[in-house]
Amino acid sequence: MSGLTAHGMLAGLDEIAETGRDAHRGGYSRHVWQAADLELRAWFVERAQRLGLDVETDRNGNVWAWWGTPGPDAVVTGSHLDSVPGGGAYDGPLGVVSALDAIARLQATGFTPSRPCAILVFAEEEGSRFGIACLGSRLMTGALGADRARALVDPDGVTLAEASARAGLDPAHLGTDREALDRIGLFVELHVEQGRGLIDLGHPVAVASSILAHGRWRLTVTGQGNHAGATLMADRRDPIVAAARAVLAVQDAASARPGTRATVGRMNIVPGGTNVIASSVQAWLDARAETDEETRALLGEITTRVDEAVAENGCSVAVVEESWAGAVHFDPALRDRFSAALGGVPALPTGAGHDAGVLAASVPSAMLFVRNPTGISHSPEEFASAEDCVQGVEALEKLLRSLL
Ligand code: HGY
Ligand code: MN
Ligand code: MN
Repeated sequence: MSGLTAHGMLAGLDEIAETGRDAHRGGYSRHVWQAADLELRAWFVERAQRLGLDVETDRNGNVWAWWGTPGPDAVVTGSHLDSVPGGGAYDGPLGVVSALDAIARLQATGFTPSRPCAILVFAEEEGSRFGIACLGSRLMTGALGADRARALVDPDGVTLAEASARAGLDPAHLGTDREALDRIGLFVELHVEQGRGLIDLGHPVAVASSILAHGRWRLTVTGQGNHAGATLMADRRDPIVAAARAVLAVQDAASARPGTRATVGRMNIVPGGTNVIASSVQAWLDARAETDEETRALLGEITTRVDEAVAENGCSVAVVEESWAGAVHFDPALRDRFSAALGGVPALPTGAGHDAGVLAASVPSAMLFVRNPTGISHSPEEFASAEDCVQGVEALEKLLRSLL
């Protein structure tokens, strides 16, 4: 990471390089309104104020840093600072640091914007604490209802209402923020690419064309808890065995449908004793495809196969949808305009969800991707070279200059 400091402008990533490090998982675990996230929010506010930006936190916990008077038709850029458990250094923070550095570069040339401009840092983009991705942008746009949000519970049993109150918000004010949305003339998010598109194309920067439809479902497999030594194999209703077969069914269903993706990346086993046959298993399914219909069809096949697998082990399963986001196609005119402004950079689809995708339903929205030589994300191996990061900042600066 130290290479970034050499470029000065991206020193921001160095400054937060120790915040939220996860010694157990590797990488970073930075989850909304917990210590690391609060530290990053404070870091962002200080960095923004150093640029003379006016900072405010909106009713949903998203942080706005205004260059000029907040007002209609603002050009807004930004991303998120929270991470998945054991996530990489760039997913989210690169967009925030690049926004800060692009504005610093504009200011350094004496540029004064002709319209309002803001950096926006969204709350809980990863959904790692409360289970719903893009929580802050979904609350803002009304894609997630405030009552449902308030009742969300984190793994420690803390409700979002309690957590937001502890962070200084009024939970009663969570919800659609028409005033905030009406201030946005256009939103553009810079993000590290999560995939190999730019590697294969040999370009450092791309614009986004689309985002897969994606949903999250909680599977609860229930069996019979019992003694590992006293229970004959034929007498067991073991939910871990049933869940294991369900995971294989997920793998088979998606592998048989080109372009779809389905993952079980998180499981909870109750009670979790070495000499105990479990009584229940929770497993979270993340399923995605190019269209809403394909994703729903994939889910249908998965649930059919899972029902069979679980029944064969004498267990039962309940499937509950926790999060859903339809496919996003970014405004083609804006996409092509940005691509042309940057010298004809490619337009790439992405399998990763983003706040820009949520906002696209309400305001003109676009994304820039910066090459990730590993192609890996949601892992400590996620990476972007200093040179490509600088290309990203220069591209964002160019777009902001033309828009402002
Ligand atoms: O899960 C996603 O696609 C995003 O990183 N939240
Ligand atoms: Mn992510
Ligand atoms: Mn992200």
